[in-house]
Amino acid sequence: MTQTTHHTPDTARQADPFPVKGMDAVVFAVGNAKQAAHYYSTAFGMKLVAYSGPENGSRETASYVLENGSARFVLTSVIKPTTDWGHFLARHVAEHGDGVVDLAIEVPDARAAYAYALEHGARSVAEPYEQKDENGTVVLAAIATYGETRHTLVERSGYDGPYLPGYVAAKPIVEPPAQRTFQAIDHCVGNVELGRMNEWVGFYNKVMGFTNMKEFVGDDIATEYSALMSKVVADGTLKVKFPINEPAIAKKKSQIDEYLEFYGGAGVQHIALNTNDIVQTVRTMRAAGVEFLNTPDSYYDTLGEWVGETRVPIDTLRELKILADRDEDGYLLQIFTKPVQDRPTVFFEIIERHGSMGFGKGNFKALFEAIEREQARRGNL
Ligand code: TYF
Ligand code: FE
Repeated sequence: MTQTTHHTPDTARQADPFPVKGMDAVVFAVGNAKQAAHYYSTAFGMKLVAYSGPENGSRETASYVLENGSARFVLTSVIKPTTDWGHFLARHVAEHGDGVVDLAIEVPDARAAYAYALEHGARSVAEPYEQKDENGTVVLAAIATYGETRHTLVERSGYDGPYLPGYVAAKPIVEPPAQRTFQAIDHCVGNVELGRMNEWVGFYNKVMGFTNMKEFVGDDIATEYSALMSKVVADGTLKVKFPINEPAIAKKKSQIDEYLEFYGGAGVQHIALNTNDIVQTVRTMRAAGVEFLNTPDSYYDTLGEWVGETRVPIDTLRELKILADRDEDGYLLQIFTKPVQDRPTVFFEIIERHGSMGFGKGNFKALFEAIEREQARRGNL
């Protein structure tokens, strides 16, 4: 294992071989982007800000850009039988169902980032290219990661349009909730095949200079109850955090195996979203019909004893089925949606951090049992 990062000193940041500004967007390939845009507007409280489609010159695809604070989702559908990029997207949806094709990362210099990545073993998906319109110029490049997922490297250098060249500003589908539901992407998790977690952790270590965070799920916990192993890589500033899961051989079929079977290979498992008020967010999203995993009452009977004081009373956590965890740096509150499409694949996490930079290790048992109850209901356990 490489160096463990928690809080990186400024000197290390200056020497960062692969500087990043943060997540630029999570790009989903979906069967019906028009309806998906409606769901993320009405159920997740996001705001449509930009559009690209046949009305403004995109002949093969329609794309909807939704934002909530700095969190940006792009929903793309193919709109006619086609070739090349459209063909790739159409095949992606046919094989994987609705899913994430691109975890786009904003970088200060896309050409430099791409060159560094390729020198360190990345496979190219798109060589650096410029796109420009009246709002300015962007530089884009893309490299492959696990499964058919890619990382587009986005250099915005002052670009002033609603998203990228080729997109026009769009009006919200509905007015977003009075109080913002979330404001940033906290982390993006990948599921990879059995035995390949360390390979992909090594990929991020080498290709992006990301270091391993101290939180991981090893063999010990895996065989006891979790049926998965997990490690987290992050950039030096912790703005981009990528946990990587692989299935573990356990008594039951791993939740990761279920994902790999239904997704048709490795891919993005969940996107975690930061909120400052998880109680309001969960109330708003539940009222809009978003389904969250259930947590048994017994979890809350003992929670206070080990998690201590939190901003939210235990009774409210119990009412809304929010989980809590504490480590030496502070605590966090989190909750997980059920999968958001018919396939048991992609889901979301809502997280409110108070000092803790962990991922809810103390909740893994309760969480994985909740996931397994859902797996059993689907007949996949
Ligand atoms: O991102 C994480 O590590 C936590 C925990 O299948 C987690 O959200 C890990 C694996 C998983 C679901 C949640
Ligand atoms: Fe997570």
